[in-house]
Amino acid sequence: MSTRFNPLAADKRWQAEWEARQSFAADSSSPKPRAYVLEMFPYPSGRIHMGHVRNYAMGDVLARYKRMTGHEVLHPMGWDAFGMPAENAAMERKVHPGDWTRANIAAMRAQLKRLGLAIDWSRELATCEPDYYGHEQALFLDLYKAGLVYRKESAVNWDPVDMTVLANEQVIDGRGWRSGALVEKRKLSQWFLKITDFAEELLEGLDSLDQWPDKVRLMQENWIGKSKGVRLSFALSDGSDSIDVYSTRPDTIFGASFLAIACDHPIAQEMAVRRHALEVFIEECRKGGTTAAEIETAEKLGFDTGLTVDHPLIPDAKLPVFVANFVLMDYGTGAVMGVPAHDQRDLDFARKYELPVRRVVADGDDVDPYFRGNTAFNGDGVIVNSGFIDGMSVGDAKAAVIARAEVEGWGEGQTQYRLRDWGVSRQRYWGTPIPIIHCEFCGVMPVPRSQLPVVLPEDVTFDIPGNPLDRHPTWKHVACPNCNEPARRETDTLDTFADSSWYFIRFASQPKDAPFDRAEAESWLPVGQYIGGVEHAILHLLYARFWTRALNRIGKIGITEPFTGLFTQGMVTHETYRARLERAEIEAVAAGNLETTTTYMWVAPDEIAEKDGKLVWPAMMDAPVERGRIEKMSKSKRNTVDPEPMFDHYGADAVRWFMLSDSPPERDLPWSESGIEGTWRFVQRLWRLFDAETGNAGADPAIDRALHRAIAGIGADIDGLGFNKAVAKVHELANAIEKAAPSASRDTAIETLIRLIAPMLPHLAEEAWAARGNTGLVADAPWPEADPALLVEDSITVALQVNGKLRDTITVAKGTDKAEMERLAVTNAKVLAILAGATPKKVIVVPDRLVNLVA
Ligand code: ANZ
Ligand code: ZN
Repeated sequence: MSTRFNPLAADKRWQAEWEARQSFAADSSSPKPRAYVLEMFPYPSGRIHMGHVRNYAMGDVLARYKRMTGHEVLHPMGWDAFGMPAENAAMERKVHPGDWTRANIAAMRAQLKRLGLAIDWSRELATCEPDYYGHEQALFLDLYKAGLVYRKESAVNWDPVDMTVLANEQVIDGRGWRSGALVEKRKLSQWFLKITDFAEELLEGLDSLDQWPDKVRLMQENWIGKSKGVRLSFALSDGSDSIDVYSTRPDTIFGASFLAIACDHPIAQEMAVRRHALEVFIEECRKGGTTAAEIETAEKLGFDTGLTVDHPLIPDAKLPVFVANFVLMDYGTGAVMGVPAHDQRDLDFARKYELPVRRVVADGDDVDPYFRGNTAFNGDGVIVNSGFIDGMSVGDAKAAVIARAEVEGWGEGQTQYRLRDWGVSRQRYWGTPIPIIHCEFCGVMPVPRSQLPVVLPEDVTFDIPGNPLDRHPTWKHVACPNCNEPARRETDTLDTFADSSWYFIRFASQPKDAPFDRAEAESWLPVGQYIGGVEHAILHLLYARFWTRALNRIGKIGITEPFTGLFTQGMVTHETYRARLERAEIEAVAAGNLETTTTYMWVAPDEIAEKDGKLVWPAMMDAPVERGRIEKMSKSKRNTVDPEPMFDHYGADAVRWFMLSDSPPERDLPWSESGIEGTWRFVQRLWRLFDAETGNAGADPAIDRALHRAIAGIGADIDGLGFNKAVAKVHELANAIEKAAPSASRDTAIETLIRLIAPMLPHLAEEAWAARGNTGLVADAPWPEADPALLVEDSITVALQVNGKLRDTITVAKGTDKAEMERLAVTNAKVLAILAGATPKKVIVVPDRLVNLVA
């Protein structure tokens, strides 16, 4: 063995060896127990970053460990390859989105391979290829046939200068990202998936996901947003119609002083046709944003329609009806009863339009019907000033009002979800074409299965804004599959979240002629351990759960939840530095991608020097530099560390080890130069250990115990994703071995340590395994077995006697009870041989000393 571990050579050698042997190919017909380990697949942006390295290193350790513990492992990799950045690149750099994406995939695949991941590359997929998205189109049509897809008018962001639809991320402070024009809302006919049909299931299913972080389950629960309330009907005083409102506080009904309806409410819309002032008002409201957050913070605006409704419980009371900007059309009924004393939005509104504010819930002793101040009271209390419900608790009053409304026929209890149907239409090129044809005569026609995939045209242009699919000269012109008359292809593409909603199924089974084979997919699914960033805690995970349940409902698959275990890893962070500069200097540099804040500029940590005890930036005339906070690695803060040079310099194993060490995997991991140096030194130290003398005799019980504790502990830690703890235990064992005198026990420990580090430091382990003359690969070696007797902290040797004569000794935990000692004695092989079938007449147990069997 050479005295130095050469990672560059070892990385290459073993990566080639694994590939040649197809070591990590997952065999769908294997009889072994299965383990499906998956990390969220990357977007092919061009280069891998440290966040990827951390994510994939963790999954890899688990996958390798599962293989060693006898599982058939599925650990695949692919590319979430559709989306806006490719189109942006096309617009900015005149490259085709497909070329850009495929080149990025090639570059990132090569980088990922340098990490030495135990991936079944034969299952690699990219969502931008027809052999993936064609199957997605088939699934879309299955959902369509089952009534889970529909079309409706819905608002999009419209850039009036570029004459194009903008994605939400292309709207910056209400303006188009390219034109800078104020973005308008436009109504377009768009495709929706009926996720709301699954709201209750998706909510209830969370209970079964006990291997998910609580915070993610809570976020999903809030997103689904179940609320129990009531739908109340208020008759218009002129008897012409009635307005239904949705309320979670029917107990406050005696405090209602107005009704407010959304701009898009049918009554408002109808009235606007006749009343210009209302039309102008609605136009004005549209300019504000439509997200919940924007509405929450916008100034409350109202338009008095002049209509009134009758209060159902207060004779002769009439409430004015306003059109208001804070009421959303797509929640509840698009109308609310305003109870200003007990709802802040209603109070703001009432003060502005001078409406009555009547207290109906006591605030401690305060039962005054005249509510003062500008802070609504939304606490609990006794109901007051409220007729038949006076004196009740909020809960009892709710029930009483609902009961009365139901009896009298002006309302009924209703459950409401915040979750909206999933709008999947995107007016973009680089996505999965929606497989629909619009015929003037036959209407909406699904593309016949025989015509799938609907492939994106290659010859498209990006020099003018808008959807290239729509302006392509020929692509959208097709014959109607029904009447054969000229018809038009749908030019919208699917939201890329659709692509990532079933890729884990396609990984498990990828026939050519179908999205997946049910039996094969079910043999792997659900994913046992899914690992990724918490930024996907809501949308991606919810859509994937929905898609799985939808496929289940239409009989395509037997599972309901796609991911049994979920782990959300922390970020990789790094120091930040800023230089204080004069404007002129910044302009002098004009380096392009440096982000400046008036007179501050971010400086990359490796561009800084120390002069006279002060931090300076030599490339910028020694400008003084200040240390900033430790933050998530990002290009804008110039604190990223590119993984590839690290592989060159320290080798994949040192980088992997760094990613696993120190910080618990769910926490942030600060990158540091000294840290990676340290892991590199540790890798070398282990190598020297493996190079140690062998062939010694004699046992060393302390080393035996240390080894077996490490075997059990490291295995359990990896299984529980406690990688930093596993790393610490490797350190402990290595220290113990280094300190121990040569012995057979020590040799065994060294030999076994190679297998213990194999999931984490696979290249070093293979190199040592081979150098010490083992055959085969350590990747294929079984995980060592821990001897339970050696795990016992305080174990003791006990004599086993037959008729007073010593026949064997066994190791048991100190204080083992009599029954257990007797059991161990009568099942002991040597004792059984002596007894030769006879049953002992008497068993004498002296705890912690001996067992004597009298035959
Ligand atoms: C009367 C009331 C009195 C209300 C009170 C609250 C407090 P969650 O819990 O989120 O479901 N609301 C109903 N539909 C709305 C819409 N389309 N746009 C804006 N607000 C709407 O919230 C339900 C409450 O939000 C409802 O209960 C309603 O106001 C309002 F002291 O009714 B409440
Ligand atoms: Zn037709």
